[in-house]
Amino acid sequence: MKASPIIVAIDGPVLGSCQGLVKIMTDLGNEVVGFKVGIPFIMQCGLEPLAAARSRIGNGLLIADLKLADIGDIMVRVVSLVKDYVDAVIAHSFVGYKGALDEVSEKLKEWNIKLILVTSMSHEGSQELYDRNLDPIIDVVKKVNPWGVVAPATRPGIISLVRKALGAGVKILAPGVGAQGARPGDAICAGADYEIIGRSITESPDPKKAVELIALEQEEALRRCRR
Ligand code: BMP
Repeated sequence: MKASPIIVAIDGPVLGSCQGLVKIMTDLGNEVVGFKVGIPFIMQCGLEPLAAARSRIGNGLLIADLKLADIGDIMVRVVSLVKDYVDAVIAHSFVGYKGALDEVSEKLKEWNIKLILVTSMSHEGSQELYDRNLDPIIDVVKKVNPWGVVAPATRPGIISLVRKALGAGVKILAPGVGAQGARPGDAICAGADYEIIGRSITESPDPKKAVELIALEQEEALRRCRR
């Protein structure tokens, strides 16, 4: 069975425990493309549950959403703490190339870890800075040449612009589906590869069922937009 183009955001303990989140990842390992573990999960649960998740999700993509935004040297130190457990990390792009993303990108290549850069965010305030500066942000992204970028499912127009500017070679990951209002599939119709979805799945009484329903909605949306 082909995994649905969903990356599940694992942000903080539900079901009362870190083990509950590891169980969600274990149960959904074959259903979705991967998981994005956030700072709340890493800080509250530590590295052991992360290692457990790594060993239980098979080939699923495991992303550490560290939202790095620092000088290169420090970003490298932060990633070094999780590098043995994850396939990819997320950094902000507004910190720029020289002395920041150039250094972290170089080190990640050495460690065989994918870099994902934020081009814009799903909340309203992202329009105040990120969206107003999309052109220079895209210039930075082009210099870094990351594996993937984040663009908002809540504003599919931005996804289309990012896809047009960066071409087909980069993965676009789109958060904002469900709890933040975007509908499943719309971001993919606009050019995203994967939809990042957290609470609609992790806070559902039946996360597997929630994934199934979201996957159906994605397929329906794709049929509509590709018609
Ligand atoms: P939810 O589906 O529960 O709203 O979760 C969205 C996830 O995507 C969270 O982990 C959040 O940190 C992340 N995210 C986001 O919501 N907007 C962005 O622009 C970038 C993100 O990484």
